Amino acid sequence: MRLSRSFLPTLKENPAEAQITSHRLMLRAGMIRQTAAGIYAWLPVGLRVLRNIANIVRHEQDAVGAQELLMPTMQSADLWKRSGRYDAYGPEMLRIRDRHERDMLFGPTNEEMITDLFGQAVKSYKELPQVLYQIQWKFRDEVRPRFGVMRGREFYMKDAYSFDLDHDSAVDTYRRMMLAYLRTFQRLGVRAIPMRADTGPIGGELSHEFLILAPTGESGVFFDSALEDQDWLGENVDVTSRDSLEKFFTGMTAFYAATDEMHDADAWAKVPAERQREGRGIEVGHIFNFGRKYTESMDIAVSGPDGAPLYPEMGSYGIGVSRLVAAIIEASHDDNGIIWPASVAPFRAVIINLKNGDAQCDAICEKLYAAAPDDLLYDDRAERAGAKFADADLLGHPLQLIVGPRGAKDGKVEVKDRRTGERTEETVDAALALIAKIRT
Ligand code: 5CA
Repeated sequence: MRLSRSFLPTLKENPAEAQITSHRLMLRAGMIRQTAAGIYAWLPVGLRVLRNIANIVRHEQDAVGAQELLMPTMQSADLWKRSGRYDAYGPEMLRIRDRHERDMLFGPTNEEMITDLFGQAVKSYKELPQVLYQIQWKFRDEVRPRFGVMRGREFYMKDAYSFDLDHDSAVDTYRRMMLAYLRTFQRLGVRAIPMRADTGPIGGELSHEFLILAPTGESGVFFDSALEDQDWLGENVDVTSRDSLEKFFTGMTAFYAATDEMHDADAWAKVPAERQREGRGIEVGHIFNFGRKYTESMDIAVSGPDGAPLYPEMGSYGIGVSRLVAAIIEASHDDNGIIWPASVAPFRAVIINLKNGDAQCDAICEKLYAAAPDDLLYDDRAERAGAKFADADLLGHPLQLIVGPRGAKDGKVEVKDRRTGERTEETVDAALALIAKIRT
């Protein structure tokens, strides 16, 4: 993308309405704009990050056998009356009446709709298990939407739902999903620690929240630092084997981790002092096993092995995709701006032309840019160098390729690593090789 032609409205000043770093940086970097309280438009650079995150989430869901579908945002109230949640959900549900006076709502979550879709299609226990997911906008009429997309009213969520024949099989599915989550967050370049959680209005017994450590987090967290050192991508778990899943799960849950709501001082005292980590965390995911709560209340059964009706065991599994954009920034920034993990960065690198119109500078920049025009930002504006450097740091591209007349004479490019601040001088070919390595 050529910056001179881009819709990338960066701000030099800190916006007064932003109380936390990620909100401030997302506004300043031209990623989002608020259109109504707690509702945001995603501008091109913000949308790129949102999509990169969604694609990693999608890939790891597919890897454990979940199948993607897409449900509508608008739902009929009748569905929710069947489960009894229409009245129970309260004022967070945005209720709408259509021209025929039918009660509708903008979905805050989709347990009812998926259970109904499942029931229409699946008739026999032989078709179980099934895991279905979507990545779709949700609406919750939060009393106090705040911190930008961190707690919005409209937000983007990955929500998966599972249907199993019995409790043991549902637990396998839950553990498989746990592994998928740990891998997802690791690929996103952040550490999200799974913690035992309350199930709240979703219901059920087995539940974990995934929290990213950040001082602005809404929950207090206590955990064993051993959890930060695990390599879940390298972990060899056979997701088709119950024993292998159990070994993984019991190994992981042996380490202490709890939010302040579930904190147990006696168990905490047993964690070696040098491994005790205390702080605040942002909830970026939440998984639940809630048994037959919806299949029974909505009377969705399949025929069991003996022909008798059987109510499948369910779970639901959420990831706050839009919240993650902000949470990653909270966990990865400095005084100058965002520091994107390479996997989610809007562009692999920015090419900074220090002297537009200089034949050698222009030629080198064009050559670099041609390597991946869809995944590089070319700062070809007639701006002073200082402004270009400031925007490059603010937007947080993993690499900055700086092309000035002095280096260009010798065919050289200065490469700055945004995270370390390290600068090296490279030939054009070497710089091209570095760009190619960023996202492979
Ligand atoms: N049905 C279940 C899982 S599919 C569910 O709705 N779970 S949830 O309520 O915990 O939401 C899932 C994730 O969405 C949360 O972990 C959080 O990361 C994100 N989320 C929830 N509310 C908001 C909000 N107001 N703004 C941004 N993200 C949110």
